Amino acid sequence: MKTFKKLAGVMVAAALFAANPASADEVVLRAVTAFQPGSFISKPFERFVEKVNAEGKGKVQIDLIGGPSAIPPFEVGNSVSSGVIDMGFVTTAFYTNLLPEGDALKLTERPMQELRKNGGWELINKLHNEKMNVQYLARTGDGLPFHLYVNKPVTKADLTGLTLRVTPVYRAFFEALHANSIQTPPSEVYTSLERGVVDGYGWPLQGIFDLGWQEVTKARVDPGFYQSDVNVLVNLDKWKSLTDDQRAFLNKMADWLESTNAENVALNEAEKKRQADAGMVVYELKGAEREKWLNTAKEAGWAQVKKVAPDVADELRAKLTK
Ligand code: 173
Repeated sequence: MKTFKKLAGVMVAAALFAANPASADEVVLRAVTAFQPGSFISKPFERFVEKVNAEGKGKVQIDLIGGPSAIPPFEVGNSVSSGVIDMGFVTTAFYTNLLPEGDALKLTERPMQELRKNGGWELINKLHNEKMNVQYLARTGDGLPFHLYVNKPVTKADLTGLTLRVTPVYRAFFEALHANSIQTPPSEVYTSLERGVVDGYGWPLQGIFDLGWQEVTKARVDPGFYQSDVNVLVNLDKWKSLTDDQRAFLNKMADWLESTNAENVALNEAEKKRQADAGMVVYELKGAEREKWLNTAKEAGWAQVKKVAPDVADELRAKLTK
């Protein structure tokens, strides 16, 4: 039986080889993730890479070169754009230098499955194609809100007197509520908190344990706001050089990746419990303060998009929101 299996295996392999003399056509895409490998934010992409490599033999393989130590997070967009790497997993907040309009992605109110039907994805992809020479393959982070984490009490929708670590995701919002802001990559959050350089920071609901931030974080402010966007980008010249079959395969894998966004509902709940178990406090804004918090987030966000991209801001808002 064992021998038979082995033999059958060899025959199948031979048949595959014969049927697919084009295995020389297998393309290997060199990829980098802008987030710590193994971390909550990076994990969906790592699962995607595994699945592509398992199902794409002879067609498409992804060589995940590394994370922030391979390429600084704010350089990943540039690197895909110029073709230094073929694929990047990165949030729009890290490439606003190339695509200021990307600021709109965190403001989506419809899931990607819907944006792929209503022209939203097409518009996003067109902007990525034209302005940064990349194909917008897929988005993770849908259903994962951002939060403010603080070491001082926040009881109102007012951040006067607080200095907060930001990226372009949070800056307009926190500043509209009178905070001071300092931009840093994720790698500098821990020491900024430890040294008291900042009183808090913005980050999604998931992932603060990955870099040990619970050790230097007292509280989370609720409610969360926006939707995370962490995107799979492919250099456009590389994308165009693929065969129809390879592109169709990657698009199918992209649909699968976006279907995993549904897992965020359960992951969010688990993360809240984990934070509570670690002794973190929740400052929950209610009633009018809650309304002001959410409304300021939304309007400051769209005002920023309008400022940097006056020509497409309205079209983006119409397609991406309800
Ligand atoms: O670094 C950040 O806080 C940030 O902008 C971000 C965006 C998406 C997911 C995780 C972090």
